[in-house]
Amino acid sequence: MKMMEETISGAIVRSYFKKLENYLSVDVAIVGAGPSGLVAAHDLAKAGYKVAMYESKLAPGGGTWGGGMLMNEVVVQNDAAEILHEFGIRTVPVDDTYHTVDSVEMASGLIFGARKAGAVIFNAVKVEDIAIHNGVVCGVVINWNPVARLEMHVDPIVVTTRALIDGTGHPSEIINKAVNKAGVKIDSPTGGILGEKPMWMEDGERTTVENTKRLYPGLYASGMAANNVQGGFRMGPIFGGMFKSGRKIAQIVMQDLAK
Ligand code: 48F
Repeated sequence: MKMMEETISGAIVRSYFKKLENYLSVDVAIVGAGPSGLVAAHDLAKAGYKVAMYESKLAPGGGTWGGGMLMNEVVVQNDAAEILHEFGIRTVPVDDTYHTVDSVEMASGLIFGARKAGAVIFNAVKVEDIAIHNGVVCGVVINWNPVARLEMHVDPIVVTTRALIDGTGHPSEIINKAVNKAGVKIDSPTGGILGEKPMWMEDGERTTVENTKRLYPGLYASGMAANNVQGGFRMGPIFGGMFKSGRKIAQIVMQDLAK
């Protein structure tokens, strides 16, 4: 007779590897499950695209959990509040323009929303490199994050993708690989990464959305990664620009994939 332990372990192993195998080739790979990536994942999956998200940490959500200085409330503008309401996340008006949001409700609501829309999230998985064939970005190179953190000499595996979104936040890790490792020129004033400027909330919120675009064939950036690439200002615990950036990059990717 099968022991219960065997049944439980078998269910986990079969179920996980089925998921991994099904997602070895995707329409869109999103690196980083922060707010911009989660909104993009939600919109793309809802539109019927096969979306895989890779998050190096155990908990997806990126910079959403901690509010401002660990006070777990964030602020969003009216149009961003509407996006949160689509996810069932509640907001509390501050005045005619701004709302506060419980950052734990926001983080968990965005994650659940992306997942329910059909995006698959691989957590504790780090994207350590990209694949570029004949001038088109076409894959993510993945490994367990604990392997990377322990600096174990273990080769990764590759997932092929039609579009790759860098949602890694401030360091724009994936665009860094494209520019500094692959040596490609991206769509920025210098062809490279300008680097984030200091705090200016109003300008940073606006430019995060403006800076959200396709940077190279098959390669896109959202959120702070997009802003870092184009030299935008940082904005702190206000999140409207992140959601609108995620929504904008999803639209751009959909237009490109439909071509
Ligand atoms: O930084 P992050 O939250 O991304 P975002 O969507 O949002 C920025 C805001 O949170 C905040 C802000 C708003 O005012 O300025 O900072 O731009 O989330 C990025 C996620 O990417 C993961 C990282 O752990 C984080 O959860 N990440 C970074 N590099 C990798 C990665 C990698 N190589 N592979 C997988 N995940």
